[in-house]
Amino acid sequence: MKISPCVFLTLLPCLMTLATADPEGFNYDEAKVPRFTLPDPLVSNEGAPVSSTSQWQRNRRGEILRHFEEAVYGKRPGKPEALEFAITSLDENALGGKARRKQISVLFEGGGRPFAVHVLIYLPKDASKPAPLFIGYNFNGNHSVNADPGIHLSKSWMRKNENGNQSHRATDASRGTASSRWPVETILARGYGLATAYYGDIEPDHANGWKDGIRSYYKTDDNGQPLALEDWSAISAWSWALSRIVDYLETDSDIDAKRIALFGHSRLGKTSLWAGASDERFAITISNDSGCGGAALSRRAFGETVARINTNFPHWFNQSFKQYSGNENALPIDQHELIALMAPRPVYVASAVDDEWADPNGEFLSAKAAGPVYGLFGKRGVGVDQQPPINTPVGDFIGYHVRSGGHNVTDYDWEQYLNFADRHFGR
Ligand code: GTR
Repeated sequence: MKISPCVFLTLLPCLMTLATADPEGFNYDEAKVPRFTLPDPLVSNEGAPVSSTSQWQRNRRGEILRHFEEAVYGKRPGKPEALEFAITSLDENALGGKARRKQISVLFEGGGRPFAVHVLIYLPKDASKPAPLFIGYNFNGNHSVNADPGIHLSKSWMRKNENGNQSHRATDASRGTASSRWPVETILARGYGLATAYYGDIEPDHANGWKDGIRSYYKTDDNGQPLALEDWSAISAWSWALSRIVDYLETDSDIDAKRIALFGHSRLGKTSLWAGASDERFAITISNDSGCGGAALSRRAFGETVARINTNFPHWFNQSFKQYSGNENALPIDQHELIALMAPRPVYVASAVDDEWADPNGEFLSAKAAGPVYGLFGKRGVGVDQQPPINTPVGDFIGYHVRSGGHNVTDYDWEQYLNFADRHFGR
């Protein structure tokens, strides 16, 4: 088609706006980030300075955890009384003889209904026992992680009808479709195991997913108090089930449950941070491009905002979080304090430079602002003042990198996580 110069000139301003503009209502301009003061994790609710690790552990850590429970993610129930584990398959020679594969189900009852979270575990065949292990949720079923035909095909509801899913169910065509995000062979070759589960086993990821998830069946909190639907959230439900998987891992003598590194990408990175904050059995927590409601500072309102996430994904956070839409300064905490809740355990925050929606700089500033809490323990955080150059990992107990490319999980990211785990697990 030929466009006359006249039509082209009329369209030009429009085309230029399309190429350069922020999405309507969103800011991608650092100069337009509002002025704000971050809450100080080392000042108690009463305004008293927190100057010792015992004050942190005894009082301040719990105060911050409660704020996140009340204002953001909601509560998590306790451990179910009747928790059972069933081994559903074992293969001593998986992946061409490189791995041992176990599939187990974590089973519990909720209001009389049986629930099952299906966990796929690969263990390095020749490694010393028990093996340290990475654990992380997948987005599309365990069978999407690797083309290994021995992996059970998930029967749960799938969010998208793509990557081999049809009518919101997996088919054989979805096997291995997420394998680029899960370098299983590399992880095993480095001496680590990998455990993964599908987050949709716990609650389908949509606004009415709670009706088919554990939130409609599980009615008491950690202290046995009544738990209403609006008291928790999908992220709390998903994070709670990660702890139930650890309950299993602690019983498995092939696994070193003291060396578990929890990984999560995007919404599952938000989930991992909340799980790592709530359950100190996760020895390392890793956030990959978790963005708003994850590692990124809410007060910067850069990229995805609290208002936008509350509108698009109302089920992820609790009811109370809605009052902070466009009102981030009223939050009693900000996300750097979620990272600080890992202290003194090592934590890693990763960004991708083209993933502006997740606010890479906000993720860095958050990781940096968690540093004083690590300082209290005599541990160094990110160790730099400015966001480091692309593909230059930094940090000691708080690791950070901004990778080239967009919102994804790549071999580069895993390489950094493996190095970080080696360093902290003394390997
Ligand atoms: C986006 C959402 C992000 C992130 C992402 C994902 O739509 O805005 O917060 O969680 O989804 O999980 O892939």
